[in-house]
Amino acid sequence: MLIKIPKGWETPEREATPEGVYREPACGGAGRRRFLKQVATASIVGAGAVAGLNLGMKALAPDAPFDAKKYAALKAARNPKFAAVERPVTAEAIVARYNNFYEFTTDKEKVWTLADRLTVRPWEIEINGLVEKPSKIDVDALIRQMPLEERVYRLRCVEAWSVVVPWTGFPLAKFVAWAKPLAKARFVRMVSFLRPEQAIGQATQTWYPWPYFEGLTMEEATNELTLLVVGSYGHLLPTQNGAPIRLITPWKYGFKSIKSIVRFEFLDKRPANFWNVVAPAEYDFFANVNPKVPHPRWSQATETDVATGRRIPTQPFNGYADFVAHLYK
Ligand SMILES: Nc1nc2c(c(=O)[nH]1)N[C@H]1C(S)=C(S)[C@@H](COP(=O)(O)O)O[C@H]1N2
Ligand SMILES: [Mo]
Repeated sequence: MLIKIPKGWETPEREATPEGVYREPACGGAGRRRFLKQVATASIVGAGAVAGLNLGMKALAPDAPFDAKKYAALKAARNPKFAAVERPVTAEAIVARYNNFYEFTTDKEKVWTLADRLTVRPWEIEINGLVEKPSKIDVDALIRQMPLEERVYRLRCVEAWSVVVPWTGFPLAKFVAWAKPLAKARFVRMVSFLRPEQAIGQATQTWYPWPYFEGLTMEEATNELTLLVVGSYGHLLPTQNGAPIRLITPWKYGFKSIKSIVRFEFLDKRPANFWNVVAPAEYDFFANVNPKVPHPRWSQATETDVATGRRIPTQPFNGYADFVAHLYK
């Protein structure tokens, strides 16, 4: 009864496909295979589930215990203003082993097995464009100057799956103030690393416009929700989650939350962003979570909680409308 769902790389003619194109959102690819393997024990299973209806997905179980001790502790007080109280925090064994990080692989459950090849320290960050003075700073020197806090945020991927994560970091607004952009700067562009020798997906998936890049308006960048993240679950970030420094914009689809940033550029014109360049009809610049606007190939009304496999309603702005809705009036 197993239906073979081909992975992107098994079918050469499908090579140039963007996030989720040939694999179903939420339960696609390897995740669905794991689900199918567990079919015998799952109660929700019927022909509909196998045919791909959104009947649920059995919770992912890690293959081996996740070893958080590998990462140096990074303690910061939790900010009580940011707690996703309606859902429990997702187990780190899931958040660290179900990832989108195309620089390594499109197989969400394999990213973690490849990501450690990336050297994340020392790590230099470049600041340029419309700033008083272009500069470079080591990530740890930057962290020492910034006020760290912990925030629990929902992360909602455009593929309609989500997790809840305690991130440690500092507001991007603090970084912007430190970087001193000129008054005419209206956007910030962020760029990831380019190291095909360490990131196998960059070496093999040459049709993507590496390195990964993203952008925000200055109003979005300095909104209080916008976080530069350097840790999770009380320790330094695992590489697969975007070490040593990544963005988190929790009201936007996950692809805006660029990982492993090496450069910030301040601009007066709106920059392009990776997924909009790859598939302009499917991914826009703003990418605000909106249950009413379906993706061209699937509904965005609900999402799969990766921890439980349950389908839950998607909230406008991923539940953060009070913080950001005014930006889009
Ligand atoms: N550099 C880079 N950043 C990235 C991605 C990527 O492929 N490369 N994927 C994005 C997508 S689509 C999502 S959903 C989130 C996933 O973050 P997580 O793996 O920590 O849950 O990272 C985003 N940031
Ligand atoms: Mo995503």
